[in-house]
Amino acid sequence: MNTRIVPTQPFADQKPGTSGLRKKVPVFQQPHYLENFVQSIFDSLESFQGKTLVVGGDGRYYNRQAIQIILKMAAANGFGRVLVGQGGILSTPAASAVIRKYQAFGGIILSASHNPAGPHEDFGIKYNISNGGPAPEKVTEAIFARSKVIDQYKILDAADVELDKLGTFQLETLTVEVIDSVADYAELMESLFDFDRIHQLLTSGQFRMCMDSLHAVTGPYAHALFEQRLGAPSGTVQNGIPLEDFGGGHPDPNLVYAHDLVEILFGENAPDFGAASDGDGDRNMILGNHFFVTPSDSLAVLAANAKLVPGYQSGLSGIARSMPTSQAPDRVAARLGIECYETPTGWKFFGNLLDAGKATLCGEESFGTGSNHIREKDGLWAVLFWLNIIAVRKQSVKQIVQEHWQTYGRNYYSRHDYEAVDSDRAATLMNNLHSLLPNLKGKQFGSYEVDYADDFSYTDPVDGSVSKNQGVRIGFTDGSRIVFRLSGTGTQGATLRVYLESYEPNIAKHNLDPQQALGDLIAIADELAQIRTLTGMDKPTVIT
Ligand code: VG1
Ligand code: CO
Repeated sequence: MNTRIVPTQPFADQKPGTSGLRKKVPVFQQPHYLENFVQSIFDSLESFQGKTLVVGGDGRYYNRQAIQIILKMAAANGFGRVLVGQGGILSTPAASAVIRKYQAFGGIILSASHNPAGPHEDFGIKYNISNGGPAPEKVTEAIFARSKVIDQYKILDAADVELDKLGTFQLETLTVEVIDSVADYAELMESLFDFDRIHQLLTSGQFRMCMDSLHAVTGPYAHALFEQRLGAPSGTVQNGIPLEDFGGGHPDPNLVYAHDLVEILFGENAPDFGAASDGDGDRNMILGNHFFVTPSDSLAVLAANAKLVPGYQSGLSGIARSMPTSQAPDRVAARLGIECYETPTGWKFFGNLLDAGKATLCGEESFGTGSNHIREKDGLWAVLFWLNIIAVRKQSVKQIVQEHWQTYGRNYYSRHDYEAVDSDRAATLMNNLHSLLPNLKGKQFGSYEVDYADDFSYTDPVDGSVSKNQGVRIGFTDGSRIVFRLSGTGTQGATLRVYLESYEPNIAKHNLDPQQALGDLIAIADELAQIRTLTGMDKPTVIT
């Protein structure tokens, strides 16, 4: 075998964050940088000889080069087979689906999700385990530990594999199968949703939708599903060709970065339904005609209507949401008589609950929703879920959400992000907050009285593992909350996230602007954390 053993030295900064290792492309392009991390993954795994690995990415700059390196390293390390998406393309949910369908040992996904792409922008890599989900913390910690002492890696000397042609190629003892990026995923979607009914809706002449793939990975999936399979007119999917730099944009489906779509849905002659997804296809934003659905509400609405959808008609075993996500889903769970689990931020914490059958639907406030059909959040799945509900209920997005509020009350919600803050200042802000925590209970801020103040710690109900320091929570006696945490996905300085939530049972007060409804809490957050003073910013970079 043409294996080369390459001596190397550790890099100190290969600690995976909320979702894998994310760095600027030039960092990944340093000699041995990617190789060290990939070998650290392999060194942290056991008994994969001869087994199957899934590899694919969101198509961003450096995707193809990284895949060639990974294929040659997989060969040299003894994997038997690699399934790789055509052109190196697999959305994160599609990769999860493929790992599960073919019972692979695991998978490597190349993405920095919604972070911009290009020669000077971001790249990312993460490892998923055999259930199709992100590696749990004990695995990511083992990978990081290994990366700090690694002194060699193994790679095959071979020509590059042709990634654009479907078929099977041999890299010595490794079989590389280039698979259709879309087919397995589309088949899974068809098994969950009522495609006939959605087809009727989309061809009825009474309903128009617009899907914005933001030049990122979901383009081919959205074309195949909405236009080819479900009958929507061509042109329904915009920005549907994945580009290595995502067209210079920021493929983050929110009101700020998906502004073209927002203008369409809030403009004249607006369509009935709009959706966008992120770089790697796991996030979604749902819009109605002149209406925005917050992700937390979206999860709650999907849960409340799940029985209308074939894949979930027998009901839900439970719901899980990340801690900063609003408590709207908790109200649905209470009414359904099922559990609502509260986990730390990041999809890896849902895996055990899904595997154990404790939760069927999961979601995060950061535009992520998903279910037990895979082990990642899933953008187009959420879009199809909404379309299925609309096709059955024959109501507008706005009517569905407003009726939901009438039934359950409205959880006003907003997240304020302060991006690229100086890391030391961000650390000071969090330290100051920590020092306030022991004395906050019972304190009064205007009409709000602090009920509890802590740093969220999670004990996994399945394996008992404990994850500490997952975000500072300040809860008030009326159920309102302010949560502060630092992002674990950024690549520049620190990003402070402030999550704000209040509950409004009164129907007459359901149509306020969330920034107004949350105005007092926004002021309290600044008073407590001295955000403006410490960040030097007088307003958030992004409000969602
Ligand atoms: C963010 C979100 C989190 C999400 C993570 C990965 O993490 O807040 O909810 O799971 O991104 O999503 P952080 O640590 O920056 O807050 V993705 O679509 O970037 O894979
Ligand atoms: Co993503």
